[in-house]
Amino acid sequence: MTKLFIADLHLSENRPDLTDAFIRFLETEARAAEELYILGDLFEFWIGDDEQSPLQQQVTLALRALAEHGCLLFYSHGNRDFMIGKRFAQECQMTLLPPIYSCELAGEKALLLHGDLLCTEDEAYQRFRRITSWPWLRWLFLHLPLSRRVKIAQQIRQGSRQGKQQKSLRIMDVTPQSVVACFEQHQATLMIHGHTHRPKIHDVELHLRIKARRIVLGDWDTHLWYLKIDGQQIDLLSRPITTPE
Ligand code: LP5
Ligand code: MN
Repeated sequence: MTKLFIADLHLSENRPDLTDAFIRFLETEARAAEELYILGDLFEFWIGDDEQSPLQQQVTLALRALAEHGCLLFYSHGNRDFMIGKRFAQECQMTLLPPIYSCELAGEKALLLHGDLLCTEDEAYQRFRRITSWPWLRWLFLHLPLSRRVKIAQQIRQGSRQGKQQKSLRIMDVTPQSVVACFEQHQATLMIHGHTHRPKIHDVELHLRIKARRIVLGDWDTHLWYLKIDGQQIDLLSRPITTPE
């Protein structure tokens, strides 16, 4: 049984090369898998399932085609597309996962998450995350005209880009104590997440010298990244994104 994991593609109209690479990935590698997990930030930002842009329609059709081929699709929200709702998930035939999803992988208890929850030293971000989870604020946002929502999303993106210039790389990475606490709270020994754009397989030591692994997926920019789990075999893979002739 082959399971694939991806995150942080940040698809947008400005990067048609990424959309093409994603669709090719769905039509090739993903076709040979039984399960595909998208661990957040598939889109540059998401302002509501009612947007229905050509990009969204293209992605919906490609994901649905994969689901109809027999691959099970799962989605974790990221910090850019936390507004993805049931309607989009249904259209793509994907199952929405909770913020931390626990399951069995490669014979171990595993946790799947976007990764932003573990960046606990980034207090400004955690505040932003709390505020944008308020149901009344989400309701209000979703009732604004689409053009206004796009402007707000672009303003927040700009604020985020500027804010990141003042933050250290350490603050924007996961906090080691939060990683250990998360493993121990769920009694897991494998964790897969994205968000930090620092692809790597880390060994983590828990209490009583229990060994755990934290696998960080890469973002799609110059290269595409995915994790492949086939039985006990775990491979973090990447290749350059090329524009077809
Ligand atoms: O995404 P990335 O990697 O650049 O940075 C993240 C954190 N930033 C974010 C913000 C997202 O990039 C943008 C989300 C757009 C969502 C669509 C709109 C939906 C609105 C719904 C309202 C209910 O997540 C960044 C982290 C970084 O990861 C590393 O972990 O540091 O955190 C921040 O930038 C948060 C800031 O510190 C504080 C937020 C600034 C917001 C400014 C708002 C100004 C305009 C508001 C207009 C209403
Ligand atoms: Mn992210």
